[in-house]
Amino acid sequence: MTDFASIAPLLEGQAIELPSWAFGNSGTRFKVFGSPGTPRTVEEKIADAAQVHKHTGLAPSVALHIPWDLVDDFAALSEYAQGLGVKLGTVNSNTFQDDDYKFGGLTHADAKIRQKAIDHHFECIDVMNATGSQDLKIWLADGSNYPGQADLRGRQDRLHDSLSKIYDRIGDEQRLVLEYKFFEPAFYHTDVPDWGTSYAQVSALGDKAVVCLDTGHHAPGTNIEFIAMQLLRLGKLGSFDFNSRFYADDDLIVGAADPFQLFRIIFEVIRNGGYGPANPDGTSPVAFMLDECHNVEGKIPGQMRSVLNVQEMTARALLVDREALTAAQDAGEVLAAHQILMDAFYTDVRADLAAWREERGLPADPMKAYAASGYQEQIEAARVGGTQMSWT
Ligand code: LRH
Ligand code: MN
Repeated sequence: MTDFASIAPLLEGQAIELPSWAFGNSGTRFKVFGSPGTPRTVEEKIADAAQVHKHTGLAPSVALHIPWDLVDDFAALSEYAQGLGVKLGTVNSNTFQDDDYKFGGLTHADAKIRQKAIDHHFECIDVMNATGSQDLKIWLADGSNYPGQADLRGRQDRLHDSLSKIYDRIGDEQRLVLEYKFFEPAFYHTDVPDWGTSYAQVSALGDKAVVCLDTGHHAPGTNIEFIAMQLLRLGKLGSFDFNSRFYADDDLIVGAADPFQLFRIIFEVIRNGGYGPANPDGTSPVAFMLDECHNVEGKIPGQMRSVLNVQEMTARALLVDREALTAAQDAGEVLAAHQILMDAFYTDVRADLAAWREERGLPADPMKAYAASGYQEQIEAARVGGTQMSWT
């Protein structure tokens, strides 16, 4: 098995983008709980995200969601973020909360409604131009609840038409990232339900259009790492929305529900060239982002635990003896090959990672360092009054 020292350099520069909405209140259809210290402004969300990067060194950017994070001056917001050591990242559109989109947005039968949804994406691209963001991420709630309710084919053709108009507006250094989800809020069909549909739609647009794989958006029992491999093989895996789940789109801390699945997914990303500075500008072809909601746990510690889980499983996946694995696979040595992967997964890298952090001026135990920093007490005392931010 490979030793930690030889993979340590590959951990340099790992970047996991944080979702601004994870710092606001979120919940379920039953209840959205508030909590002391929750941000009231976009700036306070970014300040909290900067704490995660300060203590882990793993989260240099924050994704925005429009209109949840709408401000008057995005260039000023970008400067504010940089003043805190982070940058503004992926811009997420939202065509799932406006009454006009009850029967869809980009797929709607009414051209006026489609144009309204397209214009919203043009607004998001204007935000990207102001913040210097690379990715426009599109997730659509569009779908239906009863067989016969919707013209499945007509909606796909309208979706292509709408996406083409958006694609023509994105810049040369920008990407359109289409996220799929197999159900919810629609309960019969969803217009972008799976990787194949997203792949078909983005391939019809061009090179700047790629797929987003949200780990909570698959039917139970789906082999997600196989999908990651295939999209990487096809050169169309643009980003991950990382989280974990026991049942549906639970948006729990990544690696909490199934650390072995996270390990397997990251191993396939590494094996298929999706990890590390593969792009000429040093960025990785695949953007790693969290997409989570901390309904009952602390939001800043929740985000910290998440990026640390991704880092830990990345280190374990990098320990896989690839040469020995390929030899065993090619020789049909079933259990030997399986053992090679399991040896890496069962390797406890936590002490090595603690030392690796200290060598880089980071706290050995970021969770403990944050708890001791007094930041949580400070924001709970300071953030009194005003309206806590949430996604409803
Ligand atoms: C949809 C989704 C999408 C976001 C939203 C917050 O379930 O995963 O990525 O827009 O969560
Ligand atoms: Mn998502």
